Amino acid sequence: MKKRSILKFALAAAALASAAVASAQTNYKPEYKMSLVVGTAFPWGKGGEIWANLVRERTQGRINIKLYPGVSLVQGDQTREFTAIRQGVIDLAIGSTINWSPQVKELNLFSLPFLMPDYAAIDALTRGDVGRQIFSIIDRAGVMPLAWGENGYREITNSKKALRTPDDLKGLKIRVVGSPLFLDTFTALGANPTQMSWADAQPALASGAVDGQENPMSIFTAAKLQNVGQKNVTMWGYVADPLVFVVNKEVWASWTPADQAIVRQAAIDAGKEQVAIARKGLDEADRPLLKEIAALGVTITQLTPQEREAFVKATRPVYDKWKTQIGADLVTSAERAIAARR
Ligand code: X2X
Repeated sequence: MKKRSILKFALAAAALASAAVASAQTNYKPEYKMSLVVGTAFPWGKGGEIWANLVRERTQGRINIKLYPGVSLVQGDQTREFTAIRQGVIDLAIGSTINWSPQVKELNLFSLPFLMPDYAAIDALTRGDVGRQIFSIIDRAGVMPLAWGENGYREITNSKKALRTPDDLKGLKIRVVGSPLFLDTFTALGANPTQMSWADAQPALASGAVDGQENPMSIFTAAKLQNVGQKNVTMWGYVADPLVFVVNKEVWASWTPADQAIVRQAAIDAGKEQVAIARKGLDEADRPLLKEIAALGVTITQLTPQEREAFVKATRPVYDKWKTQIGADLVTSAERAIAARR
């Protein structure tokens, strides 16, 4: 070929390629909506920001994601988030397994009291066969799962007293999240649980309408729960909620395979970083975050193994009941994976 025709050919090829990209992108929305319960002051919201930024950079802006914290796309009702993702009201989300468990009952696995004694136990589930099984369940429920993140170990806090025994919980009004499993757990402990959204929980704590709540310490510090009367924290590590990075299926199908791969890898990368942020100050042996919280005038109670065992015993009937509801095979696989953890 002459120089001139090489140039012509190259120009034609370039035009064709860009037309192909443009036509693949005609279904692309100018902006995609990502739902989150909390914003970027929290490790959870940070994960959303990291994911959105990675996707924007790696797709050169073809996929542009905006964060909607406070589950504002479902008017703050976090237990309706999963349905809204499936229906396309939400394009992407990083959601807690607790908030989606009303629609996907297997997600209650992580809320079984005292199933996961330490971080290695969570990892044994999310990074292993149980995690893969759960992703295929979420997929069959109509939402595309891409990666795991973490909210964290949910510690019990209250405005009245330091809790050391199940007896100390008697009669305390405790705000819990959307799954009935939490009502069962706190009822078994003799407390008076009441279900409400995170948005409603904070004013209820401030007014004293409820005495206590349970949430990870990263939520406690970012939401400054010490300022709404929560002066007592007991580190009992009874459950932890992983987060799941997901995309609506129609949105997913509208992207090119190359862009799907980018969004998936960005979720995995953001998830890893998000888990590290969520564990910061808590997965070191001396748990330095607890010193910082104590310095805010908060009493932190650490249970001896025997004291913790009393809580395990008191909630065992709830564990057994929910093992059947979740699916005994799945729970048994989880128990085995945890027993075999390194
Ligand atoms: O509502 C809560 O407690 C929170 C913020 O942890 C969840 O969304 C599960």
